[in-house]
Amino acid sequence: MRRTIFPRISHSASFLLVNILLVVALLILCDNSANAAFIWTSPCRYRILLSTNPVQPLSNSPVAIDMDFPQLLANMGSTETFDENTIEIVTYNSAASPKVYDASRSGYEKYLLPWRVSKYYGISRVTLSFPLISNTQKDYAVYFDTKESGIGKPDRPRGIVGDGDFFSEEYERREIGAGHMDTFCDFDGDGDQDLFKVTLEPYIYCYENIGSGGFEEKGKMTSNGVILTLPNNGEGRSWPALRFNDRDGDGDQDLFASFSDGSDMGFVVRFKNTTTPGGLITFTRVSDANNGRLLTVTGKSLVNPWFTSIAIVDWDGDGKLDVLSTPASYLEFNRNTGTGKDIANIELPGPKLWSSRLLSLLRLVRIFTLSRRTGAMA
Ligand SMILES: [Ca+2]
Ligand SMILES: [Ca+2]
Ligand SMILES: [Ca+2]
Ligand SMILES: [Ca+2]
Repeated sequence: MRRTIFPRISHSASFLLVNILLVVALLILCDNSANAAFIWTSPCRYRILLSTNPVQPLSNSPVAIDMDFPQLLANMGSTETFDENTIEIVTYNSAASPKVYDASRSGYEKYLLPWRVSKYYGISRVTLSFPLISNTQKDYAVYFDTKESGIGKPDRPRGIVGDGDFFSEEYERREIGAGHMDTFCDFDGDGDQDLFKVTLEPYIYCYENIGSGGFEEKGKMTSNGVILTLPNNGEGRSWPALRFNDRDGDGDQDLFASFSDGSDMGFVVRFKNTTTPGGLITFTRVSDANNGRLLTVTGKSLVNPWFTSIAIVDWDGDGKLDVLSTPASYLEFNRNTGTGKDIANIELPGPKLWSSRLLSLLRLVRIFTLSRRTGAMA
């Protein structure tokens, strides 16, 4: 059964349509009474209608709107799983007729506008971007459906919105790699290592391990329902290096990030995972005398301002997590002498410096010891 969403503007909050971004026009939810006239062009069973109130001339002008498709489906009584590969956007003229956008396509696909979704890890809301065609095309329908429908077309080109699309590639498997600033972690606790990547930006890009060597893009990390924005220089430059670790042993992953720009440049900052059971992923910067920065007891930083990463591991096997860092061309072993597991209580009296030759020897000794413990070596 086909379902159209008929929200009045006053009811928009219940549909979680929020953060309407003003680009060149105002997007508003379509009035209920106008809906029936718009011809259903898509094989999708669901749609939402939007209309524009242009404030200046439009010509393929990009616009973005936050939408929660799973919530929309739930509100309409569906228990199925939303499939973004079913999204189709069509614009209608004043006579409620769909407008041809690309006449070179066959069938109803000639009506389809370009679109893109930006996703956010931990929440179901996405940002949907698409172009507003002209001042005479004031009405738009966003069609969508579920994975169970089987009508998703992941290999169908979504087109170029024109608001900074980075590039266009054919539908294909793509390589993804991790640098030393990125980190692997079983964040969702399903037994496999997920990937978290960073760049210059103050954001964490999340990729869920879906098995067989595959990773699925999940968007930017969130905290309490909004994008997690890491410390930066005020212009978006952050250059973080990440490590996740369940430092306090409460079953969720706490965040340790060092920075090469911004107010925390040259420091490791601790963010405790304060997610409540069943709640939104939330990180809270540790509040202590060092403003969350991880320092030795003498006030020394563990990293330099130049892309230093750390490792958190119980290196000496005493049951307390230690910190390894590389502030220069050597490895520092920072033995944790603190008590308690709270990430605010890490106590690091100062590093021990190891040369590469000694480090290699220690590694061999450690491997031999572990092998003896596990019986891997006779
Ligand atoms: Ca996982
Ligand atoms: Ca997984
Ligand atoms: Ca934790
Ligand atoms: Ca230890």
